[in-house]
Amino acid sequence: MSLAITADARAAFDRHLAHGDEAAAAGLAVRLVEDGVSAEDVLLDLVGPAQVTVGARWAAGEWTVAQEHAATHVSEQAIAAVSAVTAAVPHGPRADGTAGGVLVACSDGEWHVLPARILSEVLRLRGHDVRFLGGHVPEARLVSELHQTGPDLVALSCTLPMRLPLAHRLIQACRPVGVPVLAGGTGFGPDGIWARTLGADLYAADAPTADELLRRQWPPPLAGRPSIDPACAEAYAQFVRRRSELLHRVVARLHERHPALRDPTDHEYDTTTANLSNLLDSLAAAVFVDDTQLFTDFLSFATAFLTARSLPPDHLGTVLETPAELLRDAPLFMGQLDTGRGWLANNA
Ligand code: B12
Repeated sequence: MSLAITADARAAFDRHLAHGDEAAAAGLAVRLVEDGVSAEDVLLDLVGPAQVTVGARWAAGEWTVAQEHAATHVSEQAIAAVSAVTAAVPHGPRADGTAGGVLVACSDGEWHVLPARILSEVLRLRGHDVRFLGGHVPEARLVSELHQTGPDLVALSCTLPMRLPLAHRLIQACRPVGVPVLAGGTGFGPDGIWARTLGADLYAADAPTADELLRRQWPPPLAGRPSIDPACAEAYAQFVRRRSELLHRVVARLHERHPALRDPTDHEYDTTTANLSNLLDSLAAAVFVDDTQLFTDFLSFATAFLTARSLPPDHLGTVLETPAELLRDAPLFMGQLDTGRGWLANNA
């Protein structure tokens, strides 16, 4: 039986992340495994929760992006060290006990890489033959991998719901070669509700559940049926055609309306543009899957993000004015925007 991870070990690991001390973090993770904690528990129960704290510190403005990147790198080194000292169980999901080929990819535009990295290692520990493609996998790269390596399954990780339309394209790209898609990650919504909307063949909330599902039937059948409303897909496609104009005008309006934001430095301009681009993509993704929760969840993140940086959340109200003017002829967008403005009035 695996030993439990103590509070002292967690505190020490968090400290190593805060100091960017990869040797100490990797050493601690390996020592836990040598002392009898299962490698899977170290990954899922130590490194995973520590990474949530890393992201939360950055979001709260306590840590700079550089501190967050350094800490995330240390987490990755700890995972690699655990991986190097553990052998995979020689018992794959195929009937003859050999490993099945799993290609793990993060959705296009997705830089939350650690969730997929941990998934990959846990599947490997459980006997799967895993190839990890890393973050932000565009459709062309996935298709080329499918043809070159011939996996039995694609495991698609999505943490940001705003990337769901791109995740849908990746799922679609697997269809012509008959490779089933297992979806996972918090971006697929509560209980993976949007994984089903996009037509993923399977969904699992965590790596152990994924392994159990795969062992029940290997390879999994192509069972997914997308249920995207054609009107939503069309409204999204029209948005894509107008996205750069919209973004340009939203950024300009924000700068002209708020005196404190006038004359931004190049860096401030780029950061604002990236943040507003995320907001528009969240709006469009909410239209695509036809769910207002996707948009209000993003507004909730954005409100907390601005508040933590002493910026008034009423900037968000200004930001929503421009799409409300330019997308008047798109009722699905107007519906989302009305819900968003109602949410801001009650919560921001
Ligand atoms: C760490 C983190 C970051 C780090 C990412 C570092 C890295 N390279 O990975 C940094 C700080 C860079 C970051 C950036 C951003 N983030 Co962030 N981030 C987080 C945070 C705090 C933790 C994510 C994490 O690593 N969890 C730990 C892992 C181990 O757990 P997990 O994600 O649940 O994954 C497990 C399972 O889900 C499952 N799983 C995962 N994938 C798969 C796939 C399959 C097939 C299966 C079966 C299972 C499976 O197994 C995993 C292992 O156990 C979350 C909030 C949260 N509490 O989740 C926000 C969060 C995801 N981020 C958010 C946002 C908005 C962003 C930014 C857009 C912020 C911005 N700049 O404006 C950027 C986007 C970056 C990008 N383009 O991808 C929001 C998303 C909100 C929303 N609804 O849209 C969240 C929810 C924060 C919040 N408070 O709202 N983030």
